[in-house]
Formats: sequence, structure tokens, C-alpha cells
Amino acid sequence: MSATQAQVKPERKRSREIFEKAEKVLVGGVNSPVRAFRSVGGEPLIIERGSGQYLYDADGNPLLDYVCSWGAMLLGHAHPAVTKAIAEQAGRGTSFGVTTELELELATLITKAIPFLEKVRFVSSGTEATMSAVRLARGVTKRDLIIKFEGCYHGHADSFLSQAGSGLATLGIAECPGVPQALAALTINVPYNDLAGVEKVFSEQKEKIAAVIVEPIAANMGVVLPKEGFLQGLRELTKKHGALLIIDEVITGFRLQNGSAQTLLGVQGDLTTMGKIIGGGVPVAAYGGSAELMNNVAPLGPVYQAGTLAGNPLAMSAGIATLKELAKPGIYENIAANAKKLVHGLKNALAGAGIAAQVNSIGSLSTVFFAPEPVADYTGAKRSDTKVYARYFREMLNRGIFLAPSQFEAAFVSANHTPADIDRTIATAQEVLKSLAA
Ligand code: HOZ
Repeated sequence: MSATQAQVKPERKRSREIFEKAEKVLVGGVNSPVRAFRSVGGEPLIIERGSGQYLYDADGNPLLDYVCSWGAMLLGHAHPAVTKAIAEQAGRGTSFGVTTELELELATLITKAIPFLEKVRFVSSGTEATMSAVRLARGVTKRDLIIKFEGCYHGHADSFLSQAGSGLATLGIAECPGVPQALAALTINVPYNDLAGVEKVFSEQKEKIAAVIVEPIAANMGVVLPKEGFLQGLRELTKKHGALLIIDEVITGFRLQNGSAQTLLGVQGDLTTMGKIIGGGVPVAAYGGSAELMNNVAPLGPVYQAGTLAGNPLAMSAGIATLKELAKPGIYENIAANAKKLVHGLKNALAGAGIAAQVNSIGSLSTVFFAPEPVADYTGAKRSDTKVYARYFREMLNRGIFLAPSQFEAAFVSANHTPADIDRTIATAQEVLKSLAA
């Protein structure tokens, strides 16, 4: 029996009991559908605590975590500096509903790292950030239509719930009931990487398009990279037609380097949305852009947006501690080296098992698609064999490795994952993939 086989099927009696009780009082036993493991099967996890790169379930089983709270925990769980900052702030008060210097500090860290963001507004979730950015774009351009891309996910605001990635892709919800038809009609979907498709929409709709919203690296249909020239083409088309370009960096902000993915990819949006990492695991998100644009937001302008807990001091403290850690030399290089080793190992493991698959990746983000052809858009992502992904997920989980519980999400490597963790993951994947191919 190998080392990885020895850990097969850990006992999760207490977790099961908690989940069964949770199902009675929480919808589906969860507070976000992706946690319900519906597309991969098996029992949803109940987590008791996290430390570094590990989660520990309610039965005490350790899990090497590649979900990292859907990307928020780039520094791993319970990072000492982040924990200390939160604890100290908790002792001073958790919410005032009035401005603190902490908001200035986090805004300064963000605008210094991403100089084309002159002003930001903090909100509490990625959904709020993208929804507010679209409202601002509509308010400024006095136009109603938006273009988004199939398989991209920008949170759960009404405008974004058609042909969306993440949980909607996972559950196969193409159009969401409850979104008024009149509102849904204002969102035009185009395949990711299809610049000609965007051009066509602009030529048909001329001056009606307020904004194009895009993930600079799609990570909610699994990881899909932008083709060369795609983002630059969006930049040119939006400029030419007087629309705004909203770059949704809720996943990519501060992920690939200490700042924006836009800088790496050679594009600059009019508005940028961020979340996850900038809150260090506490609810923080933001949208920002030039002062000229952002000054249209209330109280300086008429585009209204507000929140009792926006800029919350606990959340700001966690964000500040996180961004200070991320500014230290070598962090991103280390994460990227481990992530590269993982991707290389997974490709070899897939080839060794004789499984035709694609491993899309950049920096700490990656997805294994069980598809023989390259995946460059949502149609390609949906060609992946999700039943095989589900078995792969379950067998890895049985061996203590927690991957995204859906084909249409990314795996995240954190600053805590070590070369030894990566070696163990690859060895486990080799074993699992061989068994899947058998
Ligand atoms: N925001 C994440 C996107 N992949 C999913 C988290 C959730 O829906 O709970």
C-alpha cells in the first residue's frame, strides 16, 4: 500500500452530522452554492480551522488546500501578521459607520501598487464592486447595454447571471429566474477571446453600449487565458465607441504580482474591480479608476452607492496586513515557482496515465480540463469531461488534497505551499489519474 493510498476515505462522521443539521436551517446546507459539491458528488466539507496551506475538517482530518477560499487566501490561513492585525483592531472596535485612517491606508497601498487607479471606493464583496462599476459606467455614458463574456463570472448581480461561469456553470443554470427580462436584455454575451464578435456587437448597437466587462484572465470557467491582442482589442473598441472597459480583477488583483494583472498583460481598463486578496480573507472589495471617473460617485457625483460595513475597520486591517506582506521581496517568485512545478508535474502525470487533457495556467492559477482540444472559451471548457473531473476531485479529496469542487473553477497555489506539498500533490495525482485511466 502506498503512502497516499493509506489515507483513502477518511472518516467524516461529525462533519456529516453537522451538515445534516445545517441542511435543515440553511438552503442546501450552505451559504454559497459552490460549497455544496453538487457537481462532483461526495459529502460537502465542514471546516473547523485553517492554518497555512492546510484546512482541518470537523473530524480533524487535514486537507492540503488548493481552493484557498476561492483565491482569497494567497497568504494561507491564519497568517500571523493578518491574524494579529485583525485581533488588535477587534479590541479597538469592529464597526463605526464613519471613516477611519485604515481606509486611507489600504486605499494608498492599492493606488501606489496600481498607479492608474487614482481613486477607489471600498465595498464588501466582489459582486458589489462589479455591480457598482457597471452602474457608474451606465451613469457616466448615459447608455444601458453591457457586453460580458460567456463563462466569465462577475458575481451574482442581476446583470451578470446569463451564460455565467462559476456556480452557474457548475449547476448548469444558463439563465437565472428572477432576473427581469427587460434587465437581462441589456446584457449581451460574446464568447471569450472572440474579438470579432465584440466588434460585430459594437457595429450593430453603435452608441448604446455603456461598458465591456471582462476577466483579464478568465478563472470562473476554469482558467482560460486571453489570446494575444484580445484585451488590447477590447481597449481599442471601447475607446473608439465611447464605451468604458471594466476589468474585473476580483480574482487576479494582487495575485500574479504586487498589483494588477493589467500591467502584466499590457492593457488598462477605465474601471477596475478587486476583491478576495485585498481583504486577506475578510470581506473587502473595491472598484476604482481615474479621479475624473470616480468623482461621479456620490457624494461627489450623482451615481449612488453605499454600505454600512463598507471600509469596515476589521476588514481594512486584514487587507493592510496582507498587502504589506505581499510587498515583501520574493513572495510572488516563490508562489510562481511552486505553481509551475505543480503544472509541470500534473501534465506529466496526465501524459503518464495516457489521459488526453489540457492544463491551463498562469502564475498561481491553474485548471485541469479533461478535454482533448485546447480550451480557449466557455464552449471549449464545457467540452471537458466533468464526470472524470468529479472522480479526480473525489479521489484527490480522499487522499487529503482539496481541489476546486467544480470543473469550472481554478486551483490556487498559496504562499504557504512548499515544494514538498507540490511533490505530494503530484505523486497523489499520478496514482489517482492511473486509477481513472484503468
Ligand atoms: N467567487 C468565486 C468564484 N469562482 C466563487 C465563490 C462562491 O460563489 O462562493
